[in-house]
Amino acid sequence: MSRETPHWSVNAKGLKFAIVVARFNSAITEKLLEGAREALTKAGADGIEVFHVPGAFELPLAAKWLAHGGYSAIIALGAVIRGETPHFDFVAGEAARGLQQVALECNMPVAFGVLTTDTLAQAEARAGGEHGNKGYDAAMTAIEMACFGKEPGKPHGR
Ligand code: INI
Repeated sequence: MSRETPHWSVNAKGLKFAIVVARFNSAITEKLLEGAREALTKAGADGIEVFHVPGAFELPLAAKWLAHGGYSAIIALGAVIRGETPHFDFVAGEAARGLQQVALECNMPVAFGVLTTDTLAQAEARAGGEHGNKGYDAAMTAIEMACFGKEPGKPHGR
């Protein structure tokens, strides 16, 4: 299902983005990063800064620190692939919960570009494969939310 509408033209001029990327499963996350950069560059973003952290579990704290850096939005990228232990559920769950908490507490768009898949093949399919690139999609979401927050009457003036 597509979220595209004919009413929204993508324009990131004057906007600055921080991308925070987990190194865990880096073969996947670096492809998500490529996709995110492509979307931001095509949309004419004025600033793109990239930061790396060890794993998806570390994304929320890094996003919280970056939330005070004057960015228009933050894009969090990671890949949590289910193994044979419950570790997956903790890492994926805390990454999602923590990133949403940062968005709400810091009044900052934080796009959730964290893949949570059962297999490596499913992750590959969503990192530039047959199901697109979720890093690209997350960057598009970040642009849309940054623009939304700048509309009159919204509190997000960056
Ligand atoms: N981190 C990931 O980003 N993806 C994973 O699939 C993953 N698994 O499966 O363990 C993972 N673990 C590391 C975690 O994010 C933390 O870096 C680690 O627990 C230290 O806090």
